[in-house]
Amino acid sequence: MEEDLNNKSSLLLKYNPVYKKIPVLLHNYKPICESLLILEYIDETWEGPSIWPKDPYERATARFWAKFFDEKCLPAMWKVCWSKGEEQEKLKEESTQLLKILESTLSSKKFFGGDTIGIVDISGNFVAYWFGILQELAGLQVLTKENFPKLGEWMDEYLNCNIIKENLPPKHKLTVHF
Ligand SMILES: N[C@@H](CCC(=O)N[C@@H](CS)C(=O)NCC(=O)O)C(=O)O
Repeated sequence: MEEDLNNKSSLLLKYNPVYKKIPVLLHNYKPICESLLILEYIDETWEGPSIWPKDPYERATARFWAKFFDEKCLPAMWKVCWSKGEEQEKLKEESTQLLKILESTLSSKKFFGGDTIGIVDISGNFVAYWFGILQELAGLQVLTKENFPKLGEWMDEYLNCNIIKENLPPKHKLTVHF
């Protein structure tokens, strides 16, 4: 269900009274909040290829980078598109430093976890898709293929994956919304 964040539904307030944020997954009328926890729950509840590594060390590493996307990249890269002047310059620098870390972590791998899409790539969905649309609207060039060639290839691979492509909101819809 789509949610109007300027006029939150009673359903959202009922099922996520602590943060009052989307997304919320309702399964058998029980709520699961926080996107990373939702991904973990889906992975553990339904059978199929796992998006999480099996090895405990690799799993912990994947959690680390998923959190990095969620808690470091997303806030800075969201704010840089909505700020102005000096604040925007500072956020541009911060976002660039974060992207440099991602670029070197990705190294020569196709996806963050290796050859197939996993939890870290999905956590980077904002960077791979939404940010490009937002930075264009804001007239920014923070994440470009010239500056971040490996991230550029990763974005292409990720966005070309059928299951991802079919489930992303279309660009024109996001453009109108923002
Ligand atoms: N850490 C949360 C962040 C969720 C989040 O920030 N959701 C935004 C929309 S993308 C929201 O609901 N904003 C409404 C608000 O902050 O009041 C998660 O990953 O689920």
